[in-house]
Amino acid sequence: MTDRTVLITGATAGIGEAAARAFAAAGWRVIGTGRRAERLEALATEIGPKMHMLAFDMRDEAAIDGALASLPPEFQAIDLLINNAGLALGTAPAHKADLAQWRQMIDTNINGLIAITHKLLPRLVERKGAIINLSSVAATYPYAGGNVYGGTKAFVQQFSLGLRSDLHGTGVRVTSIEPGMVETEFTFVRTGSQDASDTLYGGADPMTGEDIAQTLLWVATLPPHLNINRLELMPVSQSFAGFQVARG
Ligand code: 8X3
Repeated sequence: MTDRTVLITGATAGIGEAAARAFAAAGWRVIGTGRRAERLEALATEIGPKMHMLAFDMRDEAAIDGALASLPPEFQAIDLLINNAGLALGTAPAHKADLAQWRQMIDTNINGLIAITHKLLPRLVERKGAIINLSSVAATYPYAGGNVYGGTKAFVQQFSLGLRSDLHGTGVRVTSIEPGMVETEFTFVRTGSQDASDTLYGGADPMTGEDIAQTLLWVATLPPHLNINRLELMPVSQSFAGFQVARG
């Protein structure tokens, strides 16, 4: 058993929820954050005293400050930050996309992520802790309709590598996890359509939140001299397509 504490953003569903369960089962104290308090409450009830919930919106910096200041003493020494909160909105091409949706992705996937990272870095350095950021295959491989979502995930990938450079010599580990297709609420949130979600994942045997949660746990429990810089994962059913050519 361990005596370590992980803070997982976006623990209300999908990868974050599965990670909260996996880390708690491995003996970690888990701080789960998210916007939907009732979901966090249900998870905290299920997991028990090893979990502490913090309900706030990643886009609200004052709320992040208030939440972190409210942590009970036994949850204050954070060893691992898992920046999982994030979303995709829309699949329209850039010239037909919604600017408000673009801003919401940037506010959550980038501005929220850098804010909580900045606030926790001093205690992570003090404890020689670790940061695992959830990027995406969309950081590396562009696809139609991915525009700003892919841009935010490219930021997360490169920010992770930049953190590694800055944290050189501190003992803090930083990893960018870059999953492809994982069946979660991701596509429902992106499209607003359960049919679209079912169609995308149907018959594809996609990865699950639990698959990624076990990967996160593996990365977090490697010997302390080892750092996974980037880790890209896809289901076997997903791969790459060729370039497209428009002919006049
Ligand atoms: C999303 C990855 O492959 O579902 O981050 O578009 S994919």
